[in-house]
Amino acid sequence: MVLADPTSSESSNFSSLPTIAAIATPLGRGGVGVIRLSGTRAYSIACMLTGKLEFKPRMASFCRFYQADGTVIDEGLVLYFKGPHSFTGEDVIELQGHGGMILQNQLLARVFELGAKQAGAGEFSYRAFDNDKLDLVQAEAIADAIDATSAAAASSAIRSLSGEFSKKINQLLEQLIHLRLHVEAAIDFPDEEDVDFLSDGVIQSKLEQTQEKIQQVLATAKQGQLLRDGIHVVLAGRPNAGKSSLLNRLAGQERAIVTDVAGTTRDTLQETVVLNGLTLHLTDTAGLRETQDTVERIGIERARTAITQADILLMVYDVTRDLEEQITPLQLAEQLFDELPEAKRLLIIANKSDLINADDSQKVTSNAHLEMSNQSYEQVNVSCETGAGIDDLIETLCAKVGFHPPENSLIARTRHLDALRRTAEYLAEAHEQLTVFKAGELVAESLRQAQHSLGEITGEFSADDLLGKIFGSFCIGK
Ligand SMILES: Nc1nc2c(ncn2[C@@H]2O[C@H](COP(=O)(O)OP(=O)(O)OP(=O)(O)O)[C@@H](O)[C@H]2O)c(=O)[nH]1
Ligand SMILES: [Mg+2]
Repeated sequence: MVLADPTSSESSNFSSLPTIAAIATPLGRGGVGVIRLSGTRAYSIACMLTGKLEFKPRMASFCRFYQADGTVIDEGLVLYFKGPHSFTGEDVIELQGHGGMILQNQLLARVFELGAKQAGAGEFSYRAFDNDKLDLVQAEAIADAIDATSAAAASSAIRSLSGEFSKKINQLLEQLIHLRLHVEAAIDFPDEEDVDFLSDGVIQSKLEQTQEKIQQVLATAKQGQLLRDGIHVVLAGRPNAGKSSLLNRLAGQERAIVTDVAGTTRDTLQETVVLNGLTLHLTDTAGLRETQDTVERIGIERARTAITQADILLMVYDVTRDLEEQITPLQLAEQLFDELPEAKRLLIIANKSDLINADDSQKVTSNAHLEMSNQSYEQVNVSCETGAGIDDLIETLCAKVGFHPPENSLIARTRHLDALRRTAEYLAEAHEQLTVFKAGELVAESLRQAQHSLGEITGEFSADDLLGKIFGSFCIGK
C-alpha cells in the first residue's frame, strides 16, 4: 500500500489526496454489496454516477447507477457523509447495490472511470487516523474485531474501538507528563526555599504510583493479547500415543485420521478451536521415531519444526506402554530440543488412562508432575477414548499461559505489550537514577523515553514504517 507521507505538506491538506474507492463487503454473492468512496471528489462522483444533483448528508437516496452511455449498471442506495463528520474525516459516499461480483466490479470500474483510485489495504482507516478520527489502538481494534476468532475477542475489540484502552494509555501518559514536569522543575529550581525536590519523596511516590499503574495496564493488555492471538499448541510424541485422537477430542470432530497403525499421521495438521474463551491453534504431528520411510521422515522433520515454534508443547504418551519402554516423554522432549525446554512451555499428557486398572491408575494419578534435571513438569492424565481429564487439560493450559480474562477485557497486540514493557523498563531506570544516584537529569531522560514508548501505542509517536506495516496488514476497503 502507498501511504501518504504523514510529514509531507500533502497530508495536512487532504484535499490533494486522491479520492479512493473499494468494495467494502466480502467478495462473493450477497443481498447487498457496498462500495465506499472517500475524498474530495466522492460527492461529485456520486452525482455523475447517478445523475442526481444533490445528496443530503446522512440521508439515504434511492438511485440508479449509470454507465457513461446511460445504461443502468444497478440500482440501490447512496449514503453521503460530509467531512469531517465521517469515518475518514473526508467526504465519504457509500453505494449500496446488489451483492453480485459482476455488478460490484462494474460499479467499481465506473467509479474509477469517474476519477476515483483503488484504495490500498487499510487506507480508509489510515485516513481516519491521519485526520485524528481514531488513534492507532482504535484503528487496530477495527481490524481485530473483524478478524476475531471468539465472541470474547470480538467484544473486547469493540471495547478497545470505543476508546477504553486508549483512555487507560492516555491517563498513564498524563500521569507521566505530570511527573516529568515535577522532575524538570526540581532540576531547574534546585534547593528552592531549602527544599530539595528530588529527595523530598514526592517524586518517588508519584513515580512508584505510575509504575504500579503500568503493571496493571500490562496485565490487562496481556489478557487482551492472548484473547486476540490465542496460543500455538503442538501435539507431539511417539507413534500411536493418541495425538490425533487428542486433536479430535479438543476439536470436537473427527478431523485427523486415527488408526491403531503406528505412523498413521504423516503430515502436520492444523485446527483452530476456542476452549474456555481461549483460542488454541492446534497442530497434530507425525509420531517421532527412527524410520527409513521417506514420506514419514519428511513428516517427522515437519513435526520437529512445528515443535520448536510452539507456545506450548503437549508431549502425549501412552500410559500402558511408554513408561515401560526405553524412552520417557521427557527424554523425548530433551532429544527434540537438545535440552529440556522450560517447564512452562511443556505439558505432559498421560493418555489412555481408561486402559489401566485401579492400582496402576493410582500410580498414574499420583504422577501429577514428572521430575527431570531438577525441573518439575506438569502432567495431566486423560483418556481420549472416554473424554476423562480433557476439562482438566484445558484448565491447565489456560493456567499455564496465565489466561483469565477479566469481565470487561480489552483487545491488545504484542506491539502494545512490547511498548508497555519498554515503558516499565524506563520507569525502573528512572527509579534507580532517583533513589540510588540522585541524578535528576538522568531521571528526566528516562522519563522522556518512557513517555515516548507509551506514546507509540496510540500513535502519538510512531515511525512511518510502523504505520505502513500496521495499516498494510488490514484488508482492502477498511
Ligand atoms: N483405549 C484408548 N485408546 C486410545 C486412546 N487414545 C487413542 N487411542 C487409540 O490409540 C490408537 C492410536 O491413536 P492415534 O490418535 O492415531 O495416535 P497417534 O499418536 O496420532 O499416532 P500416529 O499418528 O501414528 O503417530 C488408535 O487405535 C486409537 O483409537 C485412549 O484414550 N484410550
Ligand atoms: Mg496421528
